[in-house]
Amino acid sequence: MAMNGCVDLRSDTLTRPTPAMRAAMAAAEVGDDVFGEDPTVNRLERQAAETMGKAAGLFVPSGTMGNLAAVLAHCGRGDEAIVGDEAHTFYYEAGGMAALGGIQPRTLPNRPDGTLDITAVEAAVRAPNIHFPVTRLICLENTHNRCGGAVLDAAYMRSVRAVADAHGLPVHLDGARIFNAAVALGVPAATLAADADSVTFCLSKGLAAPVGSVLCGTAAFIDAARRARKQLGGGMRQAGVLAAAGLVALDTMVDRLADDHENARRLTEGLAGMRGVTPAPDAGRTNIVVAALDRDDIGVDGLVERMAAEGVRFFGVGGNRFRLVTHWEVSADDVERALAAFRRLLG
Ligand code: TLP
Repeated sequence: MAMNGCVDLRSDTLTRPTPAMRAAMAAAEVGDDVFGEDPTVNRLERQAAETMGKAAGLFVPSGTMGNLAAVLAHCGRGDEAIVGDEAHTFYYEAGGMAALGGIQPRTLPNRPDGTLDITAVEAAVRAPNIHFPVTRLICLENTHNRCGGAVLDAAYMRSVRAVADAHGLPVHLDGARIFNAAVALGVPAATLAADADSVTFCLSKGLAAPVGSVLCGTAAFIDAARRARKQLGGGMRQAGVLAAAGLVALDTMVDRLADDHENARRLTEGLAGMRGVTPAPDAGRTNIVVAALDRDDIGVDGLVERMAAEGVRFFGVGGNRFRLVTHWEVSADDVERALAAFRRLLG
């Protein structure tokens, strides 16, 4: 199902609400959510928390706000949060934790599989010293966007938990695409969130809801995050019209993510056979393909432009790398069409 005649691989955020979502939105029972009186929001928050194995949930307008509200609830001004140098929270959230929270990100290199080296995490935790910021949080991301949709498994999460426990630190998981990770590994999302104190997941990416993410954690943490959301201007009123689509997303759009992964795998395999194209190690494991382009005759900008003229859209993600994202509005035929266009240009 090409979007506007294009095969649009720019992002899974482009997915439009399904007819079932539109119907649920029209029929949603609503109230003022700042007063806690929107029954549909309350239902979504309960169901999301249950799905993540947490006590409470908070509906937020975006993944960015979910992560920021989490960081604000965990940390104070002058504190430090350990975060990957390729993490969305560090790379793509407009410096929110520093700008709005006075929180200093302490970056560690993300390995190609999306993980942080455990020894490096341990070494980055500050000793008590009047000169130092106080280490207050460890942030992880699953799946890892800039690492080509790489998946963090439960064993890795446990190893981070052990370091966190040794230093009394909470762990926040940016699980914008945690359901992609869960489907790829064949485990419940709650298993991947079990060793995180808080988790944000997005309804508006592969799950195709129009708007929204949910932040989950303990009841006390969610109380603090709810206050942070209000400070950030994210207290919404009759948000049940949005939450209704989110409930349909959770109920109907998770299992089919396997189709997106299969399409991404086929894109990766096809690209791997083209001269000068090297997919990232975990490309196509879920719904994201990141690949490097090394040729004299064409660079990433030229490729993006010429592919757009062929009706296939995607983005460069810095240097010689580009990204393709599959989603429910990209069919197996669209993947063939995209590969045929890549072959015409790259041979
Ligand atoms: N990612 C978007 C862009 O911002 C890059 C995309 O097209 O992939 N965490 C992760 C891992 C994300 O990939 C994103 C969005 C977010 C958080 C933020 O979600 P939103 O866009 O709802 O603020």
